[in-house]
Amino acid sequence: MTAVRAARDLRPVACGDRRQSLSVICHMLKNMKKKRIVLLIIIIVIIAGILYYHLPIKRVGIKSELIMIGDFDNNNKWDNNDLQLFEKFLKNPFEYSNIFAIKADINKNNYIDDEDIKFLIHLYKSNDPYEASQKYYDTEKSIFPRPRELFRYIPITEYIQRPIYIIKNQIIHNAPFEFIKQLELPQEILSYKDKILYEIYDEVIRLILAYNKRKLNKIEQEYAQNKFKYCDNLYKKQEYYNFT
Ligand SMILES: [Ca+2]
Ligand SMILES: [Ca+2]
Repeated sequence: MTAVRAARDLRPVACGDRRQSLSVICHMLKNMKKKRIVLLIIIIVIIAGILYYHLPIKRVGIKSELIMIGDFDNNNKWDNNDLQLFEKFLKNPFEYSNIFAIKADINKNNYIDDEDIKFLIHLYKSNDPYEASQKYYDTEKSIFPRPRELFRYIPITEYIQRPIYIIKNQIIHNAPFEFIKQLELPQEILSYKDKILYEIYDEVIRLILAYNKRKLNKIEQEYAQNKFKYCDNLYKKQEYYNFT
């Protein structure tokens, strides 16, 4: 009984101490001057800034650009002007930028191919992706890219692979070397070798267009002829890697 009574006697004393401590802290806080608080905040901000910018962390800014497939004149519409630009692009694709070529790859297979031509011409007839999709299904009994697929985010801080041009071009008949006339391209790109052959084709079309554009002098002609013979030999030996 004596112990219980003693505990009862002590309880108010402990509460009293706690209340006293709190009042002391409150008193101290009240006494802090505004200038000191502001100074403390400034110091914290400076330390945080130093830590943020000097810690060994690699920060990469990811930036991308939204592009509208098939909208070559960037007026946010699909119209006849886009069709005219696309036709010019098909005649000499290498005079146009990588972004332009990506906008032409509507089926997103990383090639400029016959299906891109078919889809884009169909799109320009409707100028409306919903209508184009429905009409394509009605007439072709096949699927057309969905409207949301006609918009793509392209990273602007890194290199983007240009789609490979694989459309049959009659210009190869006037090529200054022989192997391209014998180059047998597969119907579909299924294997790694198929892809390499089409990459060679793309490069050869680029070379012929550039070659026809420029008149070479005698020394340049001789040099070019030697290179063309070298290419013919590479093709005969099937050393496709050495073309690239
Ligand atoms: Ca347009
Ligand atoms: Ca394509």
